[in-house]
Amino acid sequence: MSTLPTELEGIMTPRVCLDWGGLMKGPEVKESSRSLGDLRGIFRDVAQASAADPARIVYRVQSWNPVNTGVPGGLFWGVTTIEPGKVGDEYFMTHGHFHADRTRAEYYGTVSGEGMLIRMDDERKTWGERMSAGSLHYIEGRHAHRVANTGDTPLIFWACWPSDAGHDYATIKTHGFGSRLMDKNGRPELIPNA
Ligand code: PAN
Ligand code: ZN
Repeated sequence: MSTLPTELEGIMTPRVCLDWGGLMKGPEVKESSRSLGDLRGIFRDVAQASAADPARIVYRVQSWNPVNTGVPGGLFWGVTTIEPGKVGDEYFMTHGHFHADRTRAEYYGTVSGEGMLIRMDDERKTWGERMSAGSLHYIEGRHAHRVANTGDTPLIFWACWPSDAGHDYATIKTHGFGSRLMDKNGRPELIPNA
């Protein structure tokens, strides 16, 4: 993990660059992906999820962590690309999480594509915010967040969150969100999660 170059003086070239297509470039950029196999448990239609190709990529994440995870006061930058697709009538989506520290907020900003930011409070009240190029979303620290791609093209969004936020995936894995975003006659609708 690199630290900030405090002993340098003068003019430096950027360490990481964003291209306006959305993605990041630079040796410090980390990449990860989630396939249908990784995400099988989160979709409602278990039979369809099991029948699908487990290697099919649902989303990719690039991240730049200029400080170590857990350091107070730092910020991370992420770029998520969700492929278009569905499992049954449910749109491809991110796993979703609470921040381990429920006081740590986050920004999401949409670069391209169409989607829905699904948010849930601590009483399981769940709602959606439409995402399209330029939409900016402030996610309060106590809200779980997940994104679904409701369009026919990849959905790309930027995220910025505190380096000491941490991620609580277990609560979502066990209890899910209060509602699911389903395709109902070609339109996205939030359906209460049984
Ligand atoms: C984002 C997410 C990213 C992938 O950077 O981590 O979109 O979603 P999951 O983490 O739920 O798999 C973010 O919210 N960071 O805090
Ligand atoms: Zn987050």
